[in-house]
Amino acid sequence: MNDYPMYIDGGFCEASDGGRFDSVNPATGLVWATAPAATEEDVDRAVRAARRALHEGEWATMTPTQRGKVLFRLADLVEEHAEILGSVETTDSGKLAVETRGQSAYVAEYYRYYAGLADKIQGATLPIDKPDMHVYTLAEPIGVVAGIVPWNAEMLLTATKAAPALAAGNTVVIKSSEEAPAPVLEFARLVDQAGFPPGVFNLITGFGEPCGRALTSHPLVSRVSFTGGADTARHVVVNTANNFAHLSLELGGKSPILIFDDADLGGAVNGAVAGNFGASGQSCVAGSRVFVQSGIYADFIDEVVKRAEAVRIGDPLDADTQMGPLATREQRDRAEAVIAESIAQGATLHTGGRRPDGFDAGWYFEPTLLACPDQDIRSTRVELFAPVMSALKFETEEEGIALANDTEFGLGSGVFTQNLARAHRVARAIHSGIVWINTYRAISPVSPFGGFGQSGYGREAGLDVMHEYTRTKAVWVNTSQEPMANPFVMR
Ligand code: TXE
Repeated sequence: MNDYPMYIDGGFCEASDGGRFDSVNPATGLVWATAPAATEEDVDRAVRAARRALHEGEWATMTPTQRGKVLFRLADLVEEHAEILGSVETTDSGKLAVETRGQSAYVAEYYRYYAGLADKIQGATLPIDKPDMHVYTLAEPIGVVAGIVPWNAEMLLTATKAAPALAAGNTVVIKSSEEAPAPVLEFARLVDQAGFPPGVFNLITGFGEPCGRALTSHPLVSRVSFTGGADTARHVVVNTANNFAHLSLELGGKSPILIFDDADLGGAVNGAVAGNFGASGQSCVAGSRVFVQSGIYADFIDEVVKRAEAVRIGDPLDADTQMGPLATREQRDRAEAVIAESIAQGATLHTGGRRPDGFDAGWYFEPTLLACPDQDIRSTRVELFAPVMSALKFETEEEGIALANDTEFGLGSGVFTQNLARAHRVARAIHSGIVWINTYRAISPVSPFGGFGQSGYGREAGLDVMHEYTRTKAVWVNTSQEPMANPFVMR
């Protein structure tokens, strides 16, 4: 049993009332770790520590270059410990170790990308339209940043929030998910070694109520970056009415993949498999509505069935496993219910839709393919966070685009075609924050990530996100020899 502490104000600690909660290994259904259940008092302590570190002490007086160096050190530590970070994430969330270990190593690149940006955040000198005035802007840290992280990619999502925030000179309080608290607490050991002054980088664990609510509504928090479900996001929007914190929301979706007759079938099937069965479908960018042009529809269905039935389901720590369990029992039960409802509405189940034989423990589920006559079928509308692909047939490019855009979400999308002009035409026409052409589920610190509509707003990663972690101050300097003139007339 691993009894992890939290990390507040540069020290490892318990919850103020000593409360703890269990974390279950989804591969076994058994408790394998415990974490502190942060109270409102703990949240307040963490936020006040972050606020102190922002204005007093070493972090406030460090040069941006020095701050960057601390982030570079953290990146090296993450890379060195990628194996253990990945293993902990796998044991806690059920995600494949081959993915979590590789992703942990890649997370180092997020810290490096933003470490390098720390001393490249600039204000401007303005060509002001008034004589004898020198006006410039400062890009200042925005304040204490709260990051709310879900269970499906904890190390990565902690980095996409904390790395730009810290590079801009802010201080951070990250709350990990109650479903998989361990990765962030394992990571706390590295944060402690990296050399951040106390209070700069706090890592807490707890439930939405009271911990998430107290953090996102805290009067000293200036920026909230939230990743999670839309229902929780609505609470967070209300919470930030208290502190007027700037907010970004990354809420997942029901992303379309459009496969045209002229696509390379093998590549397109790989894209659809990656988008639906990768990470057991528990990805915010899951491409769970797959639109296939009629000429290759039958071949596509046959190919996906073959691929789905060959998927090696098993222990996510095993290097040969291709699909592990779902993270929670609720996720699995929900998938089963929606599949049953969809079949009753007229969808055809081509494969999967059940728990695999021989997996009595853990929350395993077979890769599933549903052919859907239209988008009145429930599986085409709700985000399932399970390995469930809904396939639909279309005839023309216009029809495919219209079907893809018939959604309240807008996070990711995929286009598979050999026709270059069509690829770019469709990319422009699709309403989503990310479009992948002849590929799927690729990410980078260099490329902005985020959605439209019910998928949320604001961006993570990329250069532009630095604007979301700084505030602009305009400084006016009177350079004339004369004292200030008539005080009753605006200059
Ligand atoms: O997420 P929640 P859940 C989707 C997916 C999934 C559904 C629910 O469809 O089935 O959301 O997942 C914290 N104030 N995504 O229940 O509840 C909570 O403690 C502040 C998409 O796991 O949204 C956790 O740390 N915070 C998604 C975080 O919010 C609160 C990834 C996310 O939990 C809070 C995960 C409150 N009042 C799920 N209540 C994606 N975009 O990738 C809870 N939290």
